[in-house]
Amino acid sequence: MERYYQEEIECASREKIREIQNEKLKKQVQHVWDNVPYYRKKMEAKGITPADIQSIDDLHKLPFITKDDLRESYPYGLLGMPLKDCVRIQSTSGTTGKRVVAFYTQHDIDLWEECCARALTAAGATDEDVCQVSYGYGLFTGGPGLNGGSHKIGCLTVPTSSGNTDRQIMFIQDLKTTILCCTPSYAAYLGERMKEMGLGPDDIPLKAGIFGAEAWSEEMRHDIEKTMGIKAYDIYGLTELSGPGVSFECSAQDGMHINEDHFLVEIIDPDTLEVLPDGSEGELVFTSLDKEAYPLLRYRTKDICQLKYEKCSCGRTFVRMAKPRGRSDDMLIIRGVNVFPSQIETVLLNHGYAANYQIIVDRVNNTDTFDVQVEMTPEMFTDNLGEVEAKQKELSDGLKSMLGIKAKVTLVAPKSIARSEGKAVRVIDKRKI
Ligand code: DLL
Repeated sequence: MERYYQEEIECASREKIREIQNEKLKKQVQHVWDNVPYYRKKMEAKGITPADIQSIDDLHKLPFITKDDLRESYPYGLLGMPLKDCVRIQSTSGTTGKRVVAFYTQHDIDLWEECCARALTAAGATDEDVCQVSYGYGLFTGGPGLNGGSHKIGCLTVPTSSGNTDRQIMFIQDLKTTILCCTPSYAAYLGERMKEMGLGPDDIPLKAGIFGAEAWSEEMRHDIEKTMGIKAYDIYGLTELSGPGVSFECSAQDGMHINEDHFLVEIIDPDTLEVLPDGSEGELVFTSLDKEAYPLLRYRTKDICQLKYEKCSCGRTFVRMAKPRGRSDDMLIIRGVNVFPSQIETVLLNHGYAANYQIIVDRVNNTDTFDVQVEMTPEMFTDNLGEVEAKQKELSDGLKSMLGIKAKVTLVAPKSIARSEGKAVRVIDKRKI
């Protein structure tokens, strides 16, 4: 039986959802106009006022906002409420430039946690469950978001945070954890460690996992599900909009339902910035409809994705997004060819490898080099040079047929690529372009 956290809205008619969105959008535009001078200036530059936005059909008139805008207005420039009404900040891991600092009022935290509670409920969680949150706690939104959602449902929450893998497994066994929340790469690592400890799916009390914060393939999902004997659900989100729970998978495991009562979605062409017709692949753009403290309108996520409008078997009416295919800024262009790390992962897993790999790109004599280091699994480990070479060639051919370009594949010993407790570092791009 499908469970919902807020059935009335999760299964509302499309007309009802649209009505809610129209109302909220008008209010939100007025809110930023009145309270965020940065937005007012941007709207004035486009020659519009709140009166021009009467429904979601007018959304295209609003200016986009990008990570550069967030950095430029760091730290308080986009604040929509007096600081005294804010109760929390969260922040991105910030690989380049200034960090993004997002603010929350108590109302914002409640809505965010409700979104996470919807995701947990869709994965089957009830107040009878033990939910272990192995996402990092702190500035990263993974731990606090799922922790809050788990509390809302009334699960017994185990806030292990990430790391200390053997202790994670001890708690899973001793406390009979049924729901695990962490990044998919950490889930795969936990599974690997459980196997080493001689634990099979029947020895592991887990029944579901909520894995997100980074791209992962269907093949990786099947691997994790098999090792742990669970159903693995995807969850998507970003700090700028709240954190995890912008969208989540249901029992159909076929795309993530976007919480459309809180987040209005568009797909645009990242080059022309045109809104694309339904079903096209392009960059995801979100407008937060309820956020008080950090309201973002038409925020360009850089995630490349497609929406699915077909009716879902779970009964939810929210539109679904496919797994993001990568980021428009994470996509590698190697020798002129677009390469998504997820494509490489698919080839590896299809050839029986785990998702422990690293892509190293460099430029030598004006030509791109493309190296893929892949860990052998303990089962296939061999130090027979001939065998290793044959396996490397096989993988290299597989990558060639997937990507159209040749990669130099190097097989390395099991466990030699550093494991991540959070998001995996898959790509090392040494090119200075
Ligand atoms: O990663 C929030 C989160 C935490 C989501 C826990 C799910 C679970 P940021 O650190 O701000 O927030 O990173 C956001 O991560 O724009 C995507 O590129 C990527 N991302 C998040 N979830 C997924 C997913 C959190 N399920 C950025 N699949 C986003 C693919 C994802 N990429």
